[in-house]
Amino acid sequence: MARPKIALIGAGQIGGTLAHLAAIKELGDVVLFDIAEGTPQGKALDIAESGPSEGFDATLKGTNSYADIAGADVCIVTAGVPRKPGMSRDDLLGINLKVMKSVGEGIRDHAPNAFVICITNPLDAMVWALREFSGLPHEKVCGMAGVLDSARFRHFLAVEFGVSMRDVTAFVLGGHGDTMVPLARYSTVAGIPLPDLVSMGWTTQDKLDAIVQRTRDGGAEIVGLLKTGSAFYAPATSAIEMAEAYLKDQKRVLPCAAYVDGALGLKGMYVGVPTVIGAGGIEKVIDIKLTKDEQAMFDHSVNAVKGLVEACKGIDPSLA
Ligand code: A3D
Repeated sequence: MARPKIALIGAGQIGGTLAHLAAIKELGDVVLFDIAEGTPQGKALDIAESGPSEGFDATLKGTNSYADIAGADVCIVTAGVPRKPGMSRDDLLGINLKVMKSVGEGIRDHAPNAFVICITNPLDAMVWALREFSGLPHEKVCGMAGVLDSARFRHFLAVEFGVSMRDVTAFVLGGHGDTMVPLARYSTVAGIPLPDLVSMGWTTQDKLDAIVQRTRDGGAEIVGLLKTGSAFYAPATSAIEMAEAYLKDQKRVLPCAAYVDGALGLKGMYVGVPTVIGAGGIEKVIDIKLTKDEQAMFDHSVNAVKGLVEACKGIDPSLA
């Protein structure tokens, strides 16, 4: 059987890391697309030349033509601009919306059967716009944010508790922004919920609150350190986890920006929710019950996402 085809739209920091990871994990043959001439070609050749040492046979091709993504099984979209220090994700809206239009049309025309994972910020609004421009089925278009946000939460918790990151699970809901909702009640160490760990004296409520806030600010912390762009290693790893769940029909339970119509009291919008990802794409949105306080935080986050979607409609009347 032919190897799956993975198209990476955007060959910048995340795109290049995605290509490297996809090749090392032998998820499929990789096509790197970018509007910058030479960048996707150079990165593809550089990574291909690591094949003999790494021991992979996947092929890599760099291109500036959408025709080369034809028939892709998975498209991961990072095209656009990242944040600089002092910018919020929402400041990227106008410029990245235009990028989503050309990318959505490119996917519509050349890879309409792909499972599409958007990473471009502001994430929840951009994945909505990308779906609108591409016209693909809602279950085949999603956004990567929850896997990254919960990985950051898990990392900070594992360090705080001095336990393996593998044994820490975390639950993050809502939009990918300052309003994201890390849920302590559903986050555990080997099944023991965080509030119980506070009672057991493993940590204090104050320390836990600080970790939740650090998780919310996780992207900005890295932007502040790098100064020239935003995080790319962990974002790429997170999207690869989602692509692998689709390609291998793993039925992984992963948080991502999915189209929610009915669950959690929402009507037809993209926002971060727990999902099941398998060969059907987003096969299920898990309809969890929230406490009053959690619901209030989630509603606040949902309203922030709705505001960004309305702003998109104001910028591009074809979306209204
Ligand atoms: P960067 O290294 O600048 O790469 C973006 C690439 O997109 C560049 O190579 C551009 O040439 C290319 N590009 C621009 N316009 C187009 C176009 N119309 N068609 C095709 N390619 C184009 O950025 P990055 O890789 O660091 O980040 C990419 C995006 O991911 C940004 O919007 C970030 O804000 C976002 N991001 C999201 C997360 C999430 O968790 C959701 C995390 C980190 C970064």
